[in-house]
Amino acid sequence: MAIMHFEAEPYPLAFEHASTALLMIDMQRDFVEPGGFGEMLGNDVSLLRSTIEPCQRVLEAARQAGITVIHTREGHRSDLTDAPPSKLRRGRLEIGIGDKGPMGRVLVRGEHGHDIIPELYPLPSEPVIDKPGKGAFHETDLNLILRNRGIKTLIVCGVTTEVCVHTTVREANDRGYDCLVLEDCVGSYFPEFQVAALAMIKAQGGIFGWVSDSARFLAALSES
Ligand code: TIU
Repeated sequence: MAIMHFEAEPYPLAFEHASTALLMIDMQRDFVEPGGFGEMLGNDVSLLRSTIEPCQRVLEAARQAGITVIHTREGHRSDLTDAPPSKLRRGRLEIGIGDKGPMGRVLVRGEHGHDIIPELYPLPSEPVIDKPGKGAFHETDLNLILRNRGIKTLIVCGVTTEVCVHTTVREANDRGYDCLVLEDCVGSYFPEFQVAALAMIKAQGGIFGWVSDSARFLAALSES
């Protein structure tokens, strides 16, 4: 059984390939690509795009090692019946969820902007969780899939650090999973939120989990 020894903060940990999953959160065009919904809201997507290369390296290494890979996408049914009215109202946006945006209807399943960027596109064998909320466990079958696979540890990548990554890590922590967030593989539109969100995860002895980076993940994999 392959064991990985992983350098991380607040302290190193060891875990098995078989009970580990890589979770790629919401690497969707509308959040990450120039010309998408995120940029239309005035955000600097380059802060998110810096995660793509390290995410590619981590994704490739996880695939090679036979580690379970799961992707998520935030979005809604085309009739928006799964979108809480509060979410639709939020922001008082001129163009918001369900409206025609630069890459199709914003955060609607099946639209161009809703899908995952080509650099990190899921293989047919990799589950894609379509989630209506920020957290990947909320009203999805993620927990069922993880339990069926015997997963105990989550390596977490994706966007944005303080929104969907944080919500998911908190949900996972309360469900008994160990979460390890790779700091160069998660991105925020706000540099100060990136720093604070990562600090929150590893404070107080790792209150929500661990923080490491892609280089240390790749090193742990190559030594296992
Ligand atoms: N995936 C995710 O984080 N969804 C968001 O809406 N993030 C923002 O930062 N807006």
